[in-house]
Amino acid sequence: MVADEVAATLADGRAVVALESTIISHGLPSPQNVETALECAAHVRASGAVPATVAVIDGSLRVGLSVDEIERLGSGEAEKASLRDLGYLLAEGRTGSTTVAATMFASHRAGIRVFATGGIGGVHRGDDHDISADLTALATTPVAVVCAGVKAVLDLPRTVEALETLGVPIVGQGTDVMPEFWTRGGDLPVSVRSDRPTTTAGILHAHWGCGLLSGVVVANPIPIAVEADPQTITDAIVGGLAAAEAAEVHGRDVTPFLLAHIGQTTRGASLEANVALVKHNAAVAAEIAMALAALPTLGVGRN
Ligand code: PSU
Ligand code: MN
Repeated sequence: MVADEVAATLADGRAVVALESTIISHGLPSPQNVETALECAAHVRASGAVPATVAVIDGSLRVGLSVDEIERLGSGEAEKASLRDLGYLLAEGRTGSTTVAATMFASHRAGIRVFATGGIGGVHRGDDHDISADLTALATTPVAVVCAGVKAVLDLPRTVEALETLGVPIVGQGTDVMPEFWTRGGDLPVSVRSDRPTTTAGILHAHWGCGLLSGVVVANPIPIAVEADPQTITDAIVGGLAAAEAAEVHGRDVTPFLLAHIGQTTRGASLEANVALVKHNAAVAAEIAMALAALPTLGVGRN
């Protein structure tokens, strides 16, 4: 179900930016989770676009949430909802917060082309069979995901290779290298650099305009002023991975466990960086969505 304001904006051909909700329920601690979600929505509006937070609320897949609903997701009742979980949550009337994969799916169904989040999932370190459904969705769903790269707890080189195999471009927004979430990145090249939101919108328009049905990663590095110290982050990731193994954490619980562990061991520095990068992504996504809305309407790619 698409919120009235979102539906009207899309019908008018104006810009909408989707926002994911796992970051609210599982990615950030309270109260920063709800504060950040509301500030992201405000940043999108400040750029002239309309925000649409996606989640499953009481068994309904919703695009565009009220403040009360965002607060519910932040209070801990929502389950993490990726593609495989949607049918069960809808059938059982449950409440779930959508991952990148599930948010892309709902965005596409609603006709939204641009979506902002913190970081995407990918191939986990060590266990290269633990591959996020975010990659499946990126391969099959024509939506652009504006993010600060791949969560740095993952295996970055393998994830970048997997995206290449799946035919998903990584557009570096003002960067030549893959951002590494809490830091601006090292030596993994992106597919192409774009220095302006209008350039990115042109690439998206041509990508879908020629008939491709895949998604696009818009890799937008964390602002320099809030970048975390690379060594502190590297140490925290190594410690977090060891702690996850010792605690026998597996599957969908790995990411929330690592993010919480890294937040604790860096005494909040990673949290501050995480909040800042998410808001920056929302603002840049809105500029890209505005530029895309100014281009001729795309008829292809809706399925
Ligand atoms: N990155 C973050 N915080 C998060 C996530 C990613 O900084 O909460 C979430 C996103 O919703 C992403 C999901 O889609 O983790 C990937 O989880 P998994 O690896 O289990 O597919
Ligand atoms: Mn996984």
